[in-house]
Amino acid sequence: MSQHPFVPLPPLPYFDDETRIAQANAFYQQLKKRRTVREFSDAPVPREVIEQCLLAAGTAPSGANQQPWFFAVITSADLKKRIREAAEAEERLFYGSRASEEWLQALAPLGTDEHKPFLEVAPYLIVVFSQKWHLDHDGKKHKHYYVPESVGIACGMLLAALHDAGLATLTHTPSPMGFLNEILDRPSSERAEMIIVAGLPAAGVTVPDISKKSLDEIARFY
Ligand code: IYR
Repeated sequence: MSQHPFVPLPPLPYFDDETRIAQANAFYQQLKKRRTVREFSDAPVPREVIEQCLLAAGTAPSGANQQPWFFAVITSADLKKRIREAAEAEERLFYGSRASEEWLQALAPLGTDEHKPFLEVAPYLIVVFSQKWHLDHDGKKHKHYYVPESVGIACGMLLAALHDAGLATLTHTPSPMGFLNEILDRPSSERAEMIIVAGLPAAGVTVPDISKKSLDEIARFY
């Protein structure tokens, strides 16, 4: 494969140091307002909002620029119902027997359980699939590199974009998620990594009073 032609880097915005610090802080202030929400309103959100957020997620860096992700966006009431039923079946097993006592204890403060009504209420379910390989025009299989890292970055960027658009989000991970390949007719080269639920929060929704680690706890300058 020949190398791509190289073009000049599109200019980054110029900021003096003070403005740069203010910009970084403004972004932090904005992102820290994101909270995982488990009760959604059924109020509609224009499809174009989601499309722009998906385009933002699709700018994520990825191994060899292979962009090993696929976003299945579900708005159909029938599909949401099927996904809810299948997810709740897995979750009943998870909460009833699969999860270790230690895992259940770690989750207890968040108050989650096997009931997932948000899967039917929220206007959008975005199932993020990772792609282990792709087939080229001749049907030859090409392995993808750094798939979990690439898809994780894209999910983070998608959550940030949805939040910036004023939407509430929830990352939901029923396990295992094989049922999503079946319901959404996705190939075996793909694996569902998470369901990102997006919409407006239900009126009066509450969230657990939790905090994030301090800078000292999460970072050290060497
Ligand atoms: N997938 C389950 C359990 C769950 C696990 C973790 I770790 C969480 O942070 C939250 C939930 C569920 O969605 O209830």
